[in-house]
Amino acid sequence: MSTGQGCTGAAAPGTRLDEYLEGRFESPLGAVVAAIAAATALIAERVREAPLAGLLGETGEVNVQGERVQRLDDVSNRALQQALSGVDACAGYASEEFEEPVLFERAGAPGQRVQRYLVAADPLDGSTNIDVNVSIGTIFGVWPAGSGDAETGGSGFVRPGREQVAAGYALYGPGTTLVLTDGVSVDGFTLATGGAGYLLSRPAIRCPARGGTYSINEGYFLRWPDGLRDWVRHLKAEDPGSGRPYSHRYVGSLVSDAHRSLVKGGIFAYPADSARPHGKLRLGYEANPFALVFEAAGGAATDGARPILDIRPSELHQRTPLVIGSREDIETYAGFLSGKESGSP
Ligand code: P6P
Repeated sequence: MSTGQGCTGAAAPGTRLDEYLEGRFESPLGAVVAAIAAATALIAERVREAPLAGLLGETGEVNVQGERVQRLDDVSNRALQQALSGVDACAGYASEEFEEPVLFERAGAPGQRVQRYLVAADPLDGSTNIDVNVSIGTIFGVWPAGSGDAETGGSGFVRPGREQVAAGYALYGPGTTLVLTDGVSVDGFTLATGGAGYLLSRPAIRCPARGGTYSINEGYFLRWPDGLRDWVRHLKAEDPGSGRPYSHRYVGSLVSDAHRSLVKGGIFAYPADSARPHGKLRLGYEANPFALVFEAAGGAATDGARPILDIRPSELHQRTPLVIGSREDIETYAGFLSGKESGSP
């Protein structure tokens, strides 16, 4: 996997994002990441002011997923598209909100080889939570664009997640957090007030080997296979020696539940079930970016059986079961799902 340039030394807390990017990514890729970060800062502002700016509610449209589009989904999607269209190094943008990717016209001298990049994003994940003031987020992955049209057209986006050269997410919560990875390490930033932009606040994030929380929508318990039900019963059993019972945490916003699992350890699962045989979350711009983040932080990301980053997609908006978190917790999960484990008394 070709990743960013890697860094010559860990940046100090308080480092400005633009300074950090110079040391982490070669300039064209750094310019793409900077544009994404700038768009998330604008989205954070729109999210904060939404109730007062008439930005709550629906646009009346239905997106390619068959979901009713929230006004803030549209605002966030346009903010990313606008920011990326202004960066020569970005060749195209795929979004949960668009059926097909948007390809940007880029001049280039004949024979001139310019490395450009493709960005796939869920511009505002969890937006149904915004009108009850629950944290939501933006998720993105960055792929190197190939030379031919085929590489920048739809097929350029439909590739294994291990080919991403950068990925991350913004979390619009009590503060605005930006988490970035080049596939090698993971760093967290906080959006400062007063115009200073993003400052490094949590360098070199590592996901603990095992946590104490599990995050899954237990409302679907009756739709689950027996192995999954046994896994949850296992976590609820009284066994202080193994840190059980685990606490249950479920925000219903992927970015919130994933970020907690990354920083504190534990596991988030949105599995396949009898109503959703392929799961709900999208491989291209939800699972893949988080998978790059979690693997770089020493965690794991699977569909319950295999690494998310190794899945060879067949179409841009395909769904996948997603299990992310602490490596040991995911091993336990996989054991129950495969039937190798049936639960201790
Ligand atoms: P459910 C939000 O709608 C979302 O796409 C993710 O952010 C979240 O993890 C999931 O769906 C929640 O889905 O079925 O539990 O409401």
